[in-house]
Amino acid sequence: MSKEPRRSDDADNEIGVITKTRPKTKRPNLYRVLLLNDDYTPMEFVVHVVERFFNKNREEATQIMLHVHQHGVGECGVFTYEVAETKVTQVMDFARKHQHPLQCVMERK
Ligand code: TYC
Repeated sequence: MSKEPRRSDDADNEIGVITKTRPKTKRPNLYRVLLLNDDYTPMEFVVHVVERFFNKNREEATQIMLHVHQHGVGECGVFTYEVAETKVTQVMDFARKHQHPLQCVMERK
């Protein structure tokens, strides 16, 4: 019998499995929330909606409203699916409550 100490396969500790992992942080899909132009909703109401639901100041909200008025559609913000859905519902409910035909939609970015 050998008197040598038994050498394991890893006597010099050279076997190692790289265990450092990269956490899978999948980015969520993002959605634009858009306002659509119409001929009846008052400009001031649209500005109020943009301030109230999209946290814009009066100047930013006015720019967005004018963009929608001139181009037919405009972006109020970009959100994850559930937040975008909530914004759309809040705006549509608020517009309906005030009997304005304002339309708000979301689209995948
Ligand atoms: N076009 C409307 C008007 O002239 C104003 C308006 C702007 C309506 C934006 C909707 O999303 C809208 N009173």
